[in-house]
Amino acid sequence: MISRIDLRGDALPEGTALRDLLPRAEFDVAAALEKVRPICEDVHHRGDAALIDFAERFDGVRLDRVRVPAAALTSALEELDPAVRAALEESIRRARTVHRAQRRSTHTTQVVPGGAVTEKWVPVERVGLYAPGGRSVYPSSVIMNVVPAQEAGVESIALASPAQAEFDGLPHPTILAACALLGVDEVYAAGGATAVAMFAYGTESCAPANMVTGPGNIWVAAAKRYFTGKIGIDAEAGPTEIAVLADDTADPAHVASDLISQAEHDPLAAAVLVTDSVELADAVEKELEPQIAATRHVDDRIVPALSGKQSAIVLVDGIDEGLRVVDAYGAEHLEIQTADAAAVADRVRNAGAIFIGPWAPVSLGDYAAGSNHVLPTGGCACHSSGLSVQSFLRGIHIVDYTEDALAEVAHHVVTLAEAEDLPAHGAAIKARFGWKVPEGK
Ligand code: HSO
Ligand code: ZN
Repeated sequence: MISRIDLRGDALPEGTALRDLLPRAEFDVAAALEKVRPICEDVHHRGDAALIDFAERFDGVRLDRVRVPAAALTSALEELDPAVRAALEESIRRARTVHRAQRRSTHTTQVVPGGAVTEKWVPVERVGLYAPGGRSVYPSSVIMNVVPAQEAGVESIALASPAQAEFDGLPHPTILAACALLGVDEVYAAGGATAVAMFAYGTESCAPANMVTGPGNIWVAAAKRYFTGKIGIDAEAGPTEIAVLADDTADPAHVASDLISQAEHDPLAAAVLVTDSVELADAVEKELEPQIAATRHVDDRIVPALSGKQSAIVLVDGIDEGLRVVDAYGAEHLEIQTADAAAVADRVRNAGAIFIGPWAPVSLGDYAAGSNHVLPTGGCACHSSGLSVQSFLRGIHIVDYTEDALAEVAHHVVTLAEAEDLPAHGAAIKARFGWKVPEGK
């Protein structure tokens, strides 16, 4: 079912050569970009009418408007299963606690007497959030996008999710209920690239946003790429990934269940076990079969995900080598199931989120740890972080100098301006001091 990559014996290669030995799904955003371009431009030119036509074509339902009426949000919440409501509320509570505590505060540095630079954190004004429909109706992802934006202080938050034919063209009711719980009342029935284009360009019913975040399929990723530079994005999310670094102290049943848990998302999802224990590898493989037999989404997602080239059991000589492998891989989610897991986790450089020991499975982080589950995929964990309050803030430097403080450094500014052949820069200083350069201290 799952292939093996044996990296024992020889020294591991360095850098990208090691990465090239590791499994990864193909996710060709560039190819998809060509297809989404005309769709985005149609939304640009025809606005709501294009959104309505695309909903008919892609979602099989003719809408009379794209904005979801407030009453639909209220009734979705009223009809929500009380147990689901309680779970969502707890998830919101924990996410809020964590994200609120992580907001950076304004900081002023007194560079010299009379000369200060302040970094002020200012929220993005308007954000469009995307929540997928179809196979991935995840109210938890609504929470993971909305909570950091709210905690950052974003004033205007709108959400889009595909129209569902079975719900009269409204987005899925649990998505609407999650919005109602979070106090998001501006919701649109728009899907995939069309939703991103709606937020990027604006339409008659939806004002343009400064930033679009949220998970989605390859079309959403391609649309985000199309608009990069025009609007801010979180990341081009690819299929989900779990890597588990484990030794012979790990429980094979837990490891197997965690690998399956993320394989359940998508036939392209990646599950990678990195271990120095052949016994553990064998035991995990043995566990997979009965556990898969006992769950759903087997043939359409789990089996193709685990047997695909993006998943593997990677055998290494020891935990040091295992750490090199997981760093080269840069997993979206990384579990450490080894002896002294916290110390091993502390040595990891690249991962979207790290889950320590036997009691912190990825599923906990997906729903209710308080951490964010919108995380970098496809190796982007090597340079990017997951969604956080910080994603929605800009740090603006505010420069405040007195005359004396400017005079003190003026000669250096003029010298550098001359050195760069930009005399007008220097003149902007001299103009303030009777066209002379004040002498520095
Ligand atoms: N594991 C997914 C998020 C998710 N899981 C939503 C369950 N629902 C990507 O981090
Ligand atoms: Zn998940």
